[in-house]
Amino acid sequence: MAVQPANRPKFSFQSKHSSQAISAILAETDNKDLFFSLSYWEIAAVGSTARDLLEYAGVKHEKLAPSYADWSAGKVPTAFSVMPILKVKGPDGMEIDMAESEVIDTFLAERFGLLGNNAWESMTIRTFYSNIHYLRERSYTETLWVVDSEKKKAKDQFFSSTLRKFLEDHEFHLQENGCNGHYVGDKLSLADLHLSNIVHFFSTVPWAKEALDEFKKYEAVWKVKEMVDGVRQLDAWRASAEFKRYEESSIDYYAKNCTVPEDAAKAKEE
Ligand SMILES: N[C@@H](CCC(=O)N[C@@H](CS)C(=O)NCC(=O)O)C(=O)O
Repeated sequence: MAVQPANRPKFSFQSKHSSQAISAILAETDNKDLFFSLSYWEIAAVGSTARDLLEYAGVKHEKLAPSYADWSAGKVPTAFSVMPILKVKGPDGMEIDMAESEVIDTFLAERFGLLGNNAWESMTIRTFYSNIHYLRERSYTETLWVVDSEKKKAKDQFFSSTLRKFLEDHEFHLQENGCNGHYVGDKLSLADLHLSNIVHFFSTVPWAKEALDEFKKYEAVWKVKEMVDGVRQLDAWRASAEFKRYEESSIDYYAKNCTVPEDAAKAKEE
């Protein structure tokens, strides 16, 4: 990623509306009367499930992908100097800025009916979601950002330990739910979409085939991916030039950036 300047701009969580007013507006306003503006890099990573959620819901939205030049020039206000960030615009000039992928995804999922039918289902869906999210984080730290000389060993270890345990554990829970393509009950949820999104992410890394072959070995896990493939609300999005651009740019990004030069890694340690 490009580096932001020291005086990078920030957005604040303070608003001209009171917290009660924002909560009331959000509770009382239909999704069709909101506008969602998501900013994220043109890659498959922590912000890519939010794109799927917006497309699934068919709400009015824009996806902004700031250029590295704008990022380095300090033209992108964030909360924590990273993306994704989400701006939600509603009636009475209400605008709220949100940060952190997990918060954005669960906020959107709740609005779009993807957090189950009750508090228990919501908690269970968020549990699976969180664990899926964590797999992506571990794939970065354990394989992608590893120094060249350690890459093969690290990847083998990721496959034989982290990914294997993830797949075994998720296969268990999905079989417990009846191996029906869903994590919870028989309804599409954030957990299903997130799993499918992470499979797509793995399809864009340099060792994609190996990773997908592993996923395919687990019947119930793969069934979730296939079930999401059949979600018609996502057809147009997946066929779009925009989606293809994100996909190609992701493949390109991971191919170029997953090789960490030894010296860069040493400098980080010092
Ligand atoms: N905890 C944050 C992490 C977000 C994050 O690491 N974003 C990366 C891209 S995946 C980023 O924007 N990096 C820009 C930079 O480090 O300059 C979240 O889950 O949203």
